[in-house]
Amino acid sequence: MFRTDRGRRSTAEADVPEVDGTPIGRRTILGLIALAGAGVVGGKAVQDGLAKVLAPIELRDPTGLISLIPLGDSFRFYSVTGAVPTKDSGTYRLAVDGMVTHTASYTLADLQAMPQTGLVRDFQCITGWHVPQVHWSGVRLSTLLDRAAPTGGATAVRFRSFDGTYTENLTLEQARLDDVIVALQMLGGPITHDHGGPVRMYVAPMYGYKSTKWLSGIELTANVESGYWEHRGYPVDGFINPSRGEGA
Ligand SMILES: Nc1nc2c(c(=O)[nH]1)N[C@H]1C(S)=C(S)[C@@H](COP(=O)(O)O)O[C@H]1N2
Ligand SMILES: [Mo]
Repeated sequence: MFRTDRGRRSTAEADVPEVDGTPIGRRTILGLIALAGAGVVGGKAVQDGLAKVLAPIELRDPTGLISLIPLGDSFRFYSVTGAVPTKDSGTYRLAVDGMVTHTASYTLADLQAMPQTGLVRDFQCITGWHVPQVHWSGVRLSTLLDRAAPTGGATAVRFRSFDGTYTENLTLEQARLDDVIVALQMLGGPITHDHGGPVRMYVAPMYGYKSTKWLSGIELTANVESGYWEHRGYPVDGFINPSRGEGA
């Protein structure tokens, strides 16, 4: 019952030496796998709970054994920090700044009032898990960029998160693709806190790490600046299908 056909897998998300917290031993992991194998771990609710517990473990799982636990096609909840503040329609703000002609600070209502683009795509984490045909909707990033009017020297976009730690980037050209959205909805409803709500990025053609959760800022920069995972070994070019990146 273990899945061994998980496709492309990288241990990079598991190899981070400086992630703090309690290290989880190989024996604990083997214990979880044994429980799963014995059918003790089952049902969608249990699997969702397990996915949440296991996500931080996966970050420091040098064995890669976590990937063998049969969670099905479910999301893992990832955060590189501990508690992330909760934002709602009263407190949420999205800044657009840096090398732009018009800086902006959008409320949730501002974003909801703009044209919404829907997408249905597979979500793919570079460590191997994926979720088929996830429904998303939100505002095209290109719409916000057009309003901001980047200045001549701007060639890249840097994303900030109100978790205070995570950063990501795209080239300006990538940021203008039709399937790159500032997402307000996911899985048929508002984005939950665990999934990075109320607003997160969804960069459909790229691996999950490009889709910054708890989005707080979009900054136009002169050069691509490596993000959190890229400092720890992930490729700056996150295209799942490398041909998307050629000459486009
Ligand atoms: N702020 C923030 N955004 C993040 C991450 C994170 O740890 N913090 N993890 C990334 C990775 S590696 C993946 S695969 C997806 C996971 O999204 P999910 O937690 O909704 O499953 O979020 C991405 N965005
Ligand atoms: Mo990921």
